[in-house]
Amino acid sequence: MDILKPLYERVVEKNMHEVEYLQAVSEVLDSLECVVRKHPEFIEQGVFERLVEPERQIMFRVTWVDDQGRVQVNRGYRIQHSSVIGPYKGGIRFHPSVNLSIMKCLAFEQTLKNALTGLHLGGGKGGSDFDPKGKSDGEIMRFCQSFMTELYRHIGSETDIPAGDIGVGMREIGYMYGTYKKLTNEVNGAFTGKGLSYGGSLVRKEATGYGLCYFMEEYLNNNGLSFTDSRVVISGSGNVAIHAAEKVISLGGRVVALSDSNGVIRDEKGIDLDVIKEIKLVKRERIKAYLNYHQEATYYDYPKAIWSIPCDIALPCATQNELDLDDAINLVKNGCKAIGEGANMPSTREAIHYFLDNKVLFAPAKAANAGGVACGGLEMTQNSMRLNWSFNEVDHKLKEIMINIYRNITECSKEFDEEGNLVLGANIYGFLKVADAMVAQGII
Ligand code: NDP
Ligand code: 2IT
Repeated sequence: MDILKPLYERVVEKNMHEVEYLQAVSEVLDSLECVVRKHPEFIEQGVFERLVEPERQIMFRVTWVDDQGRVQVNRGYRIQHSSVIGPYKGGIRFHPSVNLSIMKCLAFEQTLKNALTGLHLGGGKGGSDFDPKGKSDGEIMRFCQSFMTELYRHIGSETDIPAGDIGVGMREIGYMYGTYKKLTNEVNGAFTGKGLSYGGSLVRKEATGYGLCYFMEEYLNNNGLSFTDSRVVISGSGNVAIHAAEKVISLGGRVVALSDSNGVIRDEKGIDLDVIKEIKLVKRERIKAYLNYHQEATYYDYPKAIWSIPCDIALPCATQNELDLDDAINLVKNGCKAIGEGANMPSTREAIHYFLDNKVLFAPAKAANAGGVACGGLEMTQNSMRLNWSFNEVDHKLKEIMINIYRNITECSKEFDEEGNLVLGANIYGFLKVADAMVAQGII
């Protein structure tokens, strides 16, 4: 970093302890040095300064009663990062690790990601440090209802449209949306990821994982590779990981390992996805339970073991910073040729540099996992039209969006003399969309 360094130093000073936020900002500002040289007017217009300060940060108390009758208090967040190209849009995360830094980091990334989709979507993120693990259905519902008694006043189909993320799937969206309707007396598309019976879109639940694979298949094919006959490891076993695995298998790849936050299941025959779905989506058990169905599989009791399993392609689909430099070294040593980030910011900066230096194909999160929010945008369109598209129609549009993202950011990396560096391509392409719209709308 050179010209933008003083700005970065001010961001550090203002957000001293927000490690994840600073990580996201520094990665993006690093990529934007070459843009400043071409567009000095963005400095004069304060575009970079504005981008690193969210438009609005909402923090609130969430009070609810557990099954034992005890009062519980959590903290809720919604970061409305940027509305320059459309209404705020981004997921809600329920996980004990949630804090302001992670929320701001994800909202910042979301603004650039949403710009890549070509849809008119601004960026936001929300969540709570509530831990859904081990909670009864009643507790989940009461928590979601309480969370919404504050959040409802900040969102709306034309203002801010939340969706799912870690710990938030169709069940939680249903409870939150139900409360939103009750409080506002409005029935509209203020959430995406809704159930099919009340305005959801086909393909939304599969979209992030499928989109990741559409992006990767295009990327691989353009570099003489393919999922067909490849060994693939996928971290996580939630919404993104499961649907990525489903698509990898349908494209002819062999998924040899999946994980959760306790450990890794390795099955050299290829993971039995029906069993994983039964364990994770129906019974909500730990991934170790896979051994009850397939005794010949191996279980490693630490999640990072996944990066030591030889593979051609690795898809980190669990959480931020789950893949560090040591993991990257292991992957490359064992022959891994491509990384596709399904999770948000799963690779550390050092890991990313190692992949780029070692000519491993590297698809950054904000491009590779944009399929989820893109399909959310398609759900909003269907809600506005009060019509539903078929599975194939949505799937086709999703694929088209992912391939376009690949082409646009690849082209952008060429224009800025770093051909094939998709980290740079994605950061610059997304930034230019936001920056142009920001300048056009004046200094506000
Ligand atoms: P889920 O809650 O459905 O699944 C998360 C999975 O990751 C679980 O299997 C969880 O295991 C696992 N996990 C969490 N922390 C760790 C860890 N430290 N090590 C190993 N595994 C871990 O969430 P999603 O699948 O929706 O989200 C996964 C990632 O994808 C997140 O980064 C999210 O931001 C990103 N994303 C999600 C989108 C979506 O549409 N849902 C869209 C774009 C990005 P356990 O059950 O043990 O907690
Ligand atoms: O990180 C993400 O892109 C998501 N969790 C999906 C956001 C959305 O609004 O669909």
